[in-house]
Amino acid sequence: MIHTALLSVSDKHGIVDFAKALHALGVQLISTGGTAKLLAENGLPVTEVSALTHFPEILDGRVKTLHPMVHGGLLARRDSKEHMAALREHDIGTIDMLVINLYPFNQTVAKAECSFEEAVENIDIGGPAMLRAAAKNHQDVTVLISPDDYAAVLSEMKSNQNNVSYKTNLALAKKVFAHTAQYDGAIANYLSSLGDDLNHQQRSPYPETLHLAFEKVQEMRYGENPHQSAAFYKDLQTVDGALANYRQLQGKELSYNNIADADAAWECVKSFSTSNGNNTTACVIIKHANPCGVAVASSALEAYQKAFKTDPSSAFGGIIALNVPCDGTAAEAISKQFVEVLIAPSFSKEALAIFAVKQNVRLLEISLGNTFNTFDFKRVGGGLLVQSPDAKNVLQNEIQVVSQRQPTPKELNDMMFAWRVAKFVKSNAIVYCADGMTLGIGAGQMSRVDSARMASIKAENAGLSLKGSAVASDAFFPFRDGLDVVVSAGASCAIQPGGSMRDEEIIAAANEHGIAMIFTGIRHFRH
Ligand code: 93A
Repeated sequence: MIHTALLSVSDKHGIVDFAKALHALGVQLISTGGTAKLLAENGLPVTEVSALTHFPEILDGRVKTLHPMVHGGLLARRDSKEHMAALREHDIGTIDMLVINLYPFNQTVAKAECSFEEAVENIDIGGPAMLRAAAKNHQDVTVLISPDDYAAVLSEMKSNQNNVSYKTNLALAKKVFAHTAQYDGAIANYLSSLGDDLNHQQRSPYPETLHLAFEKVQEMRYGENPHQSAAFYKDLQTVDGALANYRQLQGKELSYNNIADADAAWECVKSFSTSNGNNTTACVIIKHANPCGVAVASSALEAYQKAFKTDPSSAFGGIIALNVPCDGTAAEAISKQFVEVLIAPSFSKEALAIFAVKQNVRLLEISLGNTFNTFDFKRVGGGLLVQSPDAKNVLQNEIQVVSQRQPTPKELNDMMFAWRVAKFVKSNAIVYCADGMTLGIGAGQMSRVDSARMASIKAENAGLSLKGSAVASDAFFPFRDGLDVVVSAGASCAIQPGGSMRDEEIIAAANEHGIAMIFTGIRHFRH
């Protein structure tokens, strides 16, 4: 039964209402300086911790609650005669509920202008100490770290004579240890990102030790293959617009491969949207983590139809993403093919009605965002490779025409589109495009010239002409043979990073063929 609650919060959001509700239930309130002041201002009777401990807050608040009167009250086992006798002997009262919100360390160090001193002052000591004490003693103490839990705990108390169940207490305690571990991890990350510079001026994005916090979204029936187990975790920093914040509107459970492919589809389609909301309507179809059709158009329907044309046989069972709302006409067309997952920022009523009779299709609603993960990870034997994400989108004013022939405006458009797509194709990537659609995609080959051949064969299989098309290569052509293949397939212009030892030779080959060629200076390997 909750008789006494200690409240000590940095983020004071929701605390007054919660304290009022506790007071109405007859709970005695104890609180630290700033929190006590706020509660008193709101007419609540509150005992200051300093009155309880008979000791003032000292060292600018560094020592407020670090006292046996507090920790004894939190840690005593109510079912232990010895513990309760010790409390009586020292005149310590039990504390049955703890409400804490720690100093905002993460938010503080996230600010560019945060000084070392400010960071250090924001390391909360008393808060985590109390949290750990209360969570350890969860059989007798209810501990809250999030305003999200206030309402549920209150309603349980109201319907159960101020009691909170063991089940709830244990669930809250688990949250606490996850939270304090994450909190200490953030401090360790920060301090070890400062390196050896005693002036603490430079910070590396890659701390000496890396502590990460992820929260489970779901377990999957199996992993990449049925004999592998799997689960999906979400980065605790995840914001709207990221795959991990998807909302599944219908369809079978998502599989491991569905989520991996959905991510590839969403990242690619999002790249056609800009942060100012100036969207080019785009559709991306993914199979085995590679695009097998990408198109831009004036409507979702048209974008899908164009994307589908690139490679209709591969699109079977594909993952499809739109960067605009899925309307009825697009839904009607998409529903005619076998689709595993369809992703869009929203679905119209008509679209939902069309898929209502196809309950196997997984519909994912994800709001459009323009954020990137802080880090990209790749597990390697016994380790983790960490890098910044490939967030670069080459702009027209950053490219360089290296051929004698200037590209026509149409060629320029086609090349920029092909380049945008090539970034999302596994290396070695060769992508033919024209008029805002992919015509042939060569992916994942160990040799660039083979990728070029594959892309041409795929276009031929789909009955698409490459005559006058634009071609993008995700990295430079090491020899002229790759360029010869794409030109003989019909490309009239090529976009590639440049930077090969044999650039001169490749530029000469382009001139010999009379094609236009652009260097981006940027490479988009994707493995
Ligand atoms: O400086 S502390 O590490 N020393 C303490 O003894 C202590 N006790 C609670 N910080 C301490 N707290 C933290 O104070 C709480 O975790 C909470 O974030 C904050 C609330 O302070 P106030 O009520 O004065 O605004």
